[in-house]
Amino acid sequence: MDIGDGKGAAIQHWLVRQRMGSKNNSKRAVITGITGQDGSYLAELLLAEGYLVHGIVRRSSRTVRPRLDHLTCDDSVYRQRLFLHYADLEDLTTLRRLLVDIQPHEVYHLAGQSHVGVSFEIPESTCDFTAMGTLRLLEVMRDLRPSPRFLHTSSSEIFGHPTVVPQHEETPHVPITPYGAAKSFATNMVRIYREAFELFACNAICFNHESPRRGESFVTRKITQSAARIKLGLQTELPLGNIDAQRDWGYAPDYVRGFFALLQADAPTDCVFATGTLHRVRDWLEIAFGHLDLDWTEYVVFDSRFQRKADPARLVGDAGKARRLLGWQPEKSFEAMVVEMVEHDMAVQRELVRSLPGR
Ligand code: NDP
Ligand code: GDR
Repeated sequence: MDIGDGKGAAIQHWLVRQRMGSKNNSKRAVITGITGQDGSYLAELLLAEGYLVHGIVRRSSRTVRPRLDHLTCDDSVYRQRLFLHYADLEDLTTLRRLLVDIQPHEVYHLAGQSHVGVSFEIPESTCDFTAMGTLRLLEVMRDLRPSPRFLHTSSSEIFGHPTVVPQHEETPHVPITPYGAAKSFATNMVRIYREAFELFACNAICFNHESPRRGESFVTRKITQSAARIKLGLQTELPLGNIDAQRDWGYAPDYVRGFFALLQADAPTDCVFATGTLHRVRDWLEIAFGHLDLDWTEYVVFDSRFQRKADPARLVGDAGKARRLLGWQPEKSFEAMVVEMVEHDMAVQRELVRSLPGR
C-alpha cells in the first residue's frame, strides 16, 4: 500500500497502467532499506537510469525521512516514479503481496540492523532481520514468475578475523560478531538459492562505506559531526572506543554504482566492493579536526561503552573481480570523502545554531 494514501490509490493506478500495456516500458526495481544511507543513493541512481522505484519502509520507521526528502518533495518524482510501501522484514505475507503486485525486474535487499556494536545488545532481532529476513525474501523470489534479479548487501564482517589478507569472494567466513554471523548466513543462503533454484541472486560483499548520509552512531560520522560541533562551541569532548581500529573505508555512492553494475552482469555472482586500503580511526580524527584547524588530542576521550566485545582486525578487501567483471573502481579518495563529510556537518550545525532561539 502506498504510504500516505490509505487506499493505495497511487500503486493501484500505476499497476493498472502497467498491466493494461501502457506505453511506460520502464524497468521496475524494489529497494528494501530505501530510507538508509545506501538506499537513498541507490534510489537516485535507479531513477536517473529511468527505473520506476519501489521502496520498502518498515512500519516503525520515522515519518521524517531526510535522506529521501529531496525525492519525496518532488511532485514529478514521488508517486510518479518513486513509490514507498510499508512492510517489515518479518512480515512475509505483506512482502509477498507487494512483490507479486509490483512484479519487479530487480530487487535490491539493503534493509537490516546495520550496527555491528548494537548487534551484541540485540543479537536475536539482528539475526531475525538480517539472516531470516533475507531467507524470507529469497523464498518469495523462488515463487515469482518471472523471477527478478536479486542483490543482497553482504559485509566484510563475515570474514571476522581473516586468515587471508586482503579478503576476496572465496575467503572463508569466520564471523566474530552477531551481525557478522547473521550476514554470513544470509550470504550463504543467497549462494545456495542461486545454485539450487537457479535464481539470479548476487552478494555485494561490501567493506565500510561512508558519506554525509551515514548514520550518526557510526564512528566516521560521529567524528565529522563532533568536529563541526566542537568548532562551533556546541560540544566540548568526543568519547570514542578503540581509535587504533582499522578499516577499509570507501565512499557510499561509489559502492551503490557497484550494486547496479552487479545486477546488470551477464550471470549472477558475488563481488567484493572495497578500496584495498586500510586506515585507522585516528586518520579520520587527523583529517576531520585538522580541516577545521583543531587539535583532536584536546577533545577525544576514551569511553569503554564504545569498546567492542570483539572487533575484527585486518579487514581489507580485494575488489579485483569487480574491476575485471564490472569495470568497477572507487572514484573518491579517502581525504576528499572525510572533507566532504566535515563540510556537510559544518553546514548542518551552522543551520542548527541559526535556528536556536535568541540567535
Ligand atoms: P543504514 O543503517 O543506513 O540503513 C538500513 C536500512 O534498513 C534503513 O532503511 C532501515 O530503516 C532499514 N531497516 C532496519 N531494520 C529493518 C527492519 N527490521 N525491517 C525493514 N527495514 C529495516 O545502512 P546502510 O545504508 O549503510 O547499509 C545498507 C545495507 O548494507 C545494510 O544491510 C548494511 O548492513 C549493509 N552494509 C553496509 C555497509 C556500510 O559500510 N554502509 C558495509 C557492508 C554492508 P529505518 O530508516 O527505519 O531505520
Ligand atoms: P563497523 O563500523 O563496525 O565497521 O560496521 P563502525 O563505524 O561502527 O566502527 C568502525 C570501527 O570504529 C571503532 N570505534 C567506534 N565505532 C563506533 N560506532 N563508535 C565509536 O565511538 C567508536 N570508537 C571506535 C569500532 O570499534 C570499529 O572498529 C560498518 C557498518 O556499516 C556495518 O553495517 C558494515 O557491515 C561494516 O561497516 C562493514
